[in-house]
Amino acid sequence: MAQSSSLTRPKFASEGQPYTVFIEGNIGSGKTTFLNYFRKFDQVCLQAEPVEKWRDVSGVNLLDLMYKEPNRWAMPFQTYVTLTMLQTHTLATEKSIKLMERSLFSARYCFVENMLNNGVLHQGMYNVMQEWYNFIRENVHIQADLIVYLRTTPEVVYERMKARARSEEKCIPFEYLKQLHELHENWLIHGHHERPAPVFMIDADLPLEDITKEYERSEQSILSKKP
Ligand code: DGT
Repeated sequence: MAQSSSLTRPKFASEGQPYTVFIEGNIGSGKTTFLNYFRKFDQVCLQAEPVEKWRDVSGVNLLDLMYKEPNRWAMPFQTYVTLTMLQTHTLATEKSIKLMERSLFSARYCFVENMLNNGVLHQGMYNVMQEWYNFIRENVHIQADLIVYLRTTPEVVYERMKARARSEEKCIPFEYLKQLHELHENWLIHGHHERPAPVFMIDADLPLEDITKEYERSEQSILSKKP
């Protein structure tokens, strides 16, 4: 009798992934503040975005180079974002819940799309990124159970970004935040791209004093693992 051979293999990192929540939203929407709110819960593994890694790749500030010379540095920056995001997606933890700041999905559907639209990524570079994303989707398990969308207006986040004055972001114009806003809306509200999990929306224009109530609303969904 002929041996039946199966070539299918389990995806990388299929084991050991807990209930996973992506925190998404424009630059300055309050993702870090949201993550910090969950610091008090023992069962939660918090994964802030690796911005510090992007600012110091063995002494090189890739984030800064990407903003200063986008035509040259957008592609290496995005490939490094892909690597660091993958490291977070696949990180094993004994905690029962993982909260991640952003995901491979926002890198792909918001930032990389924007770079193509603005002519910062050549079509050939964009195509290479797409092939990487497709390969990853086919071969790596990306756990996704809930997306918390910190929804803002570009006007509000522009003021916040100016107030926090991160040195690399000094050159970001209002128009850039508007474009990123539209891309987040297209993905998370209008469904122009795959949404890997249900979306929980929070009004993140609210000032810090008033936003705790919104956080509490999402706390229930997250801790009970019921979207
Ligand atoms: P928060 O806490 O909501 O204020 O979050 P931020 O603004 O600290 O974090 P985020 O992810 O919105 O942005 C950090 C910086 O990194 C910001 O200058 C935008 C940039 N960035 C994040 N992800 C990507 C990406 O995939 N591609 C590009 N080009 N830039 C990215």
